[in-house]
Amino acid sequence: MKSERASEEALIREKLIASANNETLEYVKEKAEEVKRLMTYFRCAMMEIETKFKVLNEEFSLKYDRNPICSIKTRIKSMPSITEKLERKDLPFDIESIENYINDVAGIRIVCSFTEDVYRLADALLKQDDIMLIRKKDYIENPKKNGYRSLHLIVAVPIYLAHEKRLMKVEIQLRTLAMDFWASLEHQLRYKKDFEFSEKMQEELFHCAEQSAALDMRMDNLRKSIMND
Ligand code: 0O2
Repeated sequence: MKSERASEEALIREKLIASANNETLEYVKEKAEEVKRLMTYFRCAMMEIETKFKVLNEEFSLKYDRNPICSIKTRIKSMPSITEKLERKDLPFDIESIENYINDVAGIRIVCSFTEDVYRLADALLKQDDIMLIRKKDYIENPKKNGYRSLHLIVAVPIYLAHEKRLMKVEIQLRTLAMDFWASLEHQLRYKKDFEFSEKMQEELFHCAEQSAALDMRMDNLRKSIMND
């Protein structure tokens, strides 16, 4: 963990030096501190959202006598992924670009039992008066061409620091267990180095996604008939 942080810091400095014109070492040091501070703010925003979902899970458990959330995973985008994304978007490595153009520095994934839970939780979160919806992509209603399904939200949430309040962006991915099963395995396969899916493999993956969507629907129907809601 410590050495991971040290290499992230080294990368921040390296990128700042590369993007600075004829700036002094002092300037680079100062900017590196600012980047580190920004990453801490993102971490705080992610914690705020995680707590909100934990609270909703408690409330829903009382109301429906079951847990709508199976698991919550949080992650801060690594510095190599941030720099790669900035380069892809042709943006300079600086605080403004990271804060304004990288929407998924803070990411949280909520894995739910049923599709209905995905929408109930998303609606309940978006109704909260300190949450601002920036973007919604419903890949459940409109799956991606390869079969990927999830509900993606980019929200802004306030974090309260000692002397200021800051609005920070968080990317939320909500999906069912079946959607997560497919996405996790597809991700593992896709990230095999030097490997491209053949057309036949893509078809097979798409077919698997359709089958897991059908399973979700059948389980949802069972839930409806058992729980009468
Ligand atoms: P990681 O490591 O998962 O975080 P934007 O943020 O708007 O610039 P984009 O592409 O419009 O980027 O975002 P989008 O479509 O909302 O989704 C991005 C994230 O969704 C990905 O993050 C994945 O986590 C997930 N995702 C999207 N499509 C797929 C897919 O086909 N398969 C799988 N397994 N996951 C997918 P990253 O950036 O890949 O990185």
